[in-house]
Amino acid sequence: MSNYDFIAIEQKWQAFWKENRTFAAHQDSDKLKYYVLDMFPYPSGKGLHVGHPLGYIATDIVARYKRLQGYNVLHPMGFDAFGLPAEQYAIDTGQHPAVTTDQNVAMFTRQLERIGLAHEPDSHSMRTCDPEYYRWTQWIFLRIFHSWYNKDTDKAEPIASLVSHFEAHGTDKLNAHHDYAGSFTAEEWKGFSEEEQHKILLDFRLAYNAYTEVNWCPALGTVLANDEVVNGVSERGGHPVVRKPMRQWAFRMKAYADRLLDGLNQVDWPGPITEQQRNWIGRSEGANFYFEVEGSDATIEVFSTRPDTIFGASFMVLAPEHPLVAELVSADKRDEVMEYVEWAKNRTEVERQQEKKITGKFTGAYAKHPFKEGMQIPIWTADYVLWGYGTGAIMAVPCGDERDHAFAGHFGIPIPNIFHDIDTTEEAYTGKTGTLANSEFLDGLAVADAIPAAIQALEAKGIGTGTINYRLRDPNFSRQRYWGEPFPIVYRNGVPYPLDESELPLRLPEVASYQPGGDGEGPLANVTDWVNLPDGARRETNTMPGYAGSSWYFLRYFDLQNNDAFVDGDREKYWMNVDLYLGGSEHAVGHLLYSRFWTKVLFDLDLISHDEPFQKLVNQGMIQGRSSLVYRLRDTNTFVSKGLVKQYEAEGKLLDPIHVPVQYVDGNDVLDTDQFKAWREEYKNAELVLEDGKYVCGFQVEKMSKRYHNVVNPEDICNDYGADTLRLYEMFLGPLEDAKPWSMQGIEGASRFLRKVWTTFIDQEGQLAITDGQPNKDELRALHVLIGKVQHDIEALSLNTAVSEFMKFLNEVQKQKSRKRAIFEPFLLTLAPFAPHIAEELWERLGNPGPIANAEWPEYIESHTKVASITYPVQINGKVRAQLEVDADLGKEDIEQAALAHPDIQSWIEGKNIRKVIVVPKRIVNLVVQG
Ligand code: ANZ
Repeated sequence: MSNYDFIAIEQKWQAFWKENRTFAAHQDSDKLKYYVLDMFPYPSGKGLHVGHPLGYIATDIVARYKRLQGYNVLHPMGFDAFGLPAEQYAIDTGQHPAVTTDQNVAMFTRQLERIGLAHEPDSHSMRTCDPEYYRWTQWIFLRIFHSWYNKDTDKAEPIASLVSHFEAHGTDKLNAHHDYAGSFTAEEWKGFSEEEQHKILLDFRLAYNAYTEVNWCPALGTVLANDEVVNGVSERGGHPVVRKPMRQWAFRMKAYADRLLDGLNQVDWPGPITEQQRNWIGRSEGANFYFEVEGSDATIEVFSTRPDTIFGASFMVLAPEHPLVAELVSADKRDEVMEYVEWAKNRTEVERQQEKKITGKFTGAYAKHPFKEGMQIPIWTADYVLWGYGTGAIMAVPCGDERDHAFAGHFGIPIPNIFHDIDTTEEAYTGKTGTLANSEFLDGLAVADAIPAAIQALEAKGIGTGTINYRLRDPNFSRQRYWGEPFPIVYRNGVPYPLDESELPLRLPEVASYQPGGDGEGPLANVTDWVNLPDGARRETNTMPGYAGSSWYFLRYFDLQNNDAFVDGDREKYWMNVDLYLGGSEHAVGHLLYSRFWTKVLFDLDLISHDEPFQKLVNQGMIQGRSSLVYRLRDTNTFVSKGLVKQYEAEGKLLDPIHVPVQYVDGNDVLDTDQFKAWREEYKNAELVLEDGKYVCGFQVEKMSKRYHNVVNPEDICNDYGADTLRLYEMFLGPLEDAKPWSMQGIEGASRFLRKVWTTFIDQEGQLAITDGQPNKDELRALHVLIGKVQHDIEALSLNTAVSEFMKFLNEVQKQKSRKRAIFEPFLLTLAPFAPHIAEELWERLGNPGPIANAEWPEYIESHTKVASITYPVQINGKVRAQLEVDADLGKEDIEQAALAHPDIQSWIEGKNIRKVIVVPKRIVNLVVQG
């Protein structure tokens, strides 16, 4: 084989790696480990496009590099295989989601292997929808269900320790995260029936069952996710959507708010992601305090971050869902207020917060100011106050809070000023605050001092305490769908009970139809003989959401076959946590937050040894499509080449851009007109107005999508150019973290480079062209500059610059016509992580016995990089007598010494008188000699 036959080479080595399980991580190894992970993909029916492998290639380069460096590397890839698209497809076609999932996984696996990714051999078999996998997802759910959060020990504990506490002290001295409203003694606890005890414990468990509101679409008979609702109607079909309370599972994640915040300081994550998580958790310090209500026993509890502004409160607002609205509303206002409440309740939180329209109603009731005798504060209800945050009620301070200010302005409520030197009553809200005025005991204090002083006053009066509030909600953990993990839960008399672990996995039953059940329940509700148990119990018909299986999958890869535990403790200790995690930034608060939460619970329960799953996180940028456009003269079948568009427009003609498949367009945007005409019947007789004999397309950068005909399949690139070229080229496109458009323009360059590598090693007869012999200093310098840069760039994930180093290196050594083994063998090693197939092939042809994947990374010797040599002609009395090679950075004196010590010179100067030595740096050495 004299030509670079990448197809044959790539097939050969992919088969070799597979057969020899080259990339299997070693269990029970005493080497240092390196765990590198990609966020596992959902195997969609569309397969991979060239954007997906960007991150996979980057992690593959790191994994291969770390192997060469001697690490025991784990680089697995499985599938996040439950999810909506397969279910939607099942609804439309009746095809079982397991069947389509299998097909899609097979396609993904083929595509991934074609790129030569060094994945853990068996890891492609890992799918979250596999009953042998989801039995452990169900098992972990049960562990969470069987736990409570002890604030004294600041961790989750098995529910048994809570039961012991109740048996010893009742609710006395208990410091737990819970929803239980009552209290009882130890005696009372022991007197409760089992069912009563069980019900109480439900209010403490970390996985709990509660009625929460969902988006229910009666016309579609299904519950919709937030992003499936647009402007209050279903995205599909435009049917009305109402908020409906449904029994749902949730996790008491709020218990972990502070630890989830603190943990962010231990990990090496991109700033924007940690920032998003911090905002999502939204810790705010303030106070909870009470207002009494005129003519009623009721009190209104509010949460405020600014209790110091209490003297500026000119109205109160209750969330429309607040139960006190109905209780306090005056008779004459009842109808209009309750009508408003009904309207507002059905608006989603997003609508309520984003819409600028100010709405609200006065209830007719008044609160009493706790520090101002006789002052009455009108109580309103308005939808800008959310039921789910704080206490669902606020004191409104229009001079201190922007939304309160806007509300007061809108409804003509007074805007008292409590700040010195600032006119907060003005039309435009300024948001400035100074020292306090008109605030009795807080007068003259600056905000920082006024807040603690106000809290102290509230506490002294016994009407409030300092509190910390979190924006974080307990996440919903239920979906009314088929294609997810069934809950290991049954209901007796409406009370949820766990299955025994021995009953796991609880498998998804077969269903006749994937349509939802009645009344908002999922399709499982239709499988009556599965749902209804002989003893009268009823199974949970919700399934777990997509994030269930993905919250712990990283723990399974080193223990795929374990049937006794979700993970073996020793292996977990060795492999965790993930050293490098790569994926899209869209998972900032979803998957990444849930995984951290599950990890912390498992850690608390002593089931694993790490409490942060992902040490270093990197978000790869998106590869956008580069669409090609033709321009059709409106209402004709005539298409105008891009360069002529302006001219036509100037004549007042209208042109419509139309996307054409990027496959019909070459690297210079020139359209293959025959392909275009054959594309669709309507273009068969299209008239093309050319420029310089060509039809040039326009382009547009946008999402890679079938709709825009700009999807590029990596398999096609592999067939045309080879996987190694694809790998190099994807890295060469630009910094890993940046979004960038795909273009074919540079791919020739990457391909040419690899051909050049090939012909450097292999001559035209197909013989090895590499020679023996000692490398000179320049060759060594080029090599070690390369090793140092590539090493640095891989560690820094600056993979695009590493690729240009290879090109630079090759140009440089080619100038010297160098083909020495001592230079090119180490070069191959540095290239191997990037272009592994060609590297393996050439490595083998160099006569190496094992694969390059098992070789050692070349040692970087810095001193070689410092020096290039310079050859000085050395003259004696004007005649060149010797050539002196010295390090380029040698000083004048050293050069002089070296010249005098040169054997050829020695013979000339022996016994003579040296009158002068002149060193002209970088040029020449002159000796003036007498005698
Ligand atoms: C009085 C006040 C005066 C407030 C002032 C702010 C500025 P963060 O920082 O997000 O925690 N608030 C409390 N509960 C609310 C709810 N359920 N829906 C809407 N708003 C609510 O914000 C806390 C502040 O948001 C609280 O402090 C309260 O307004 C409002 F100059 O109380 B503040």
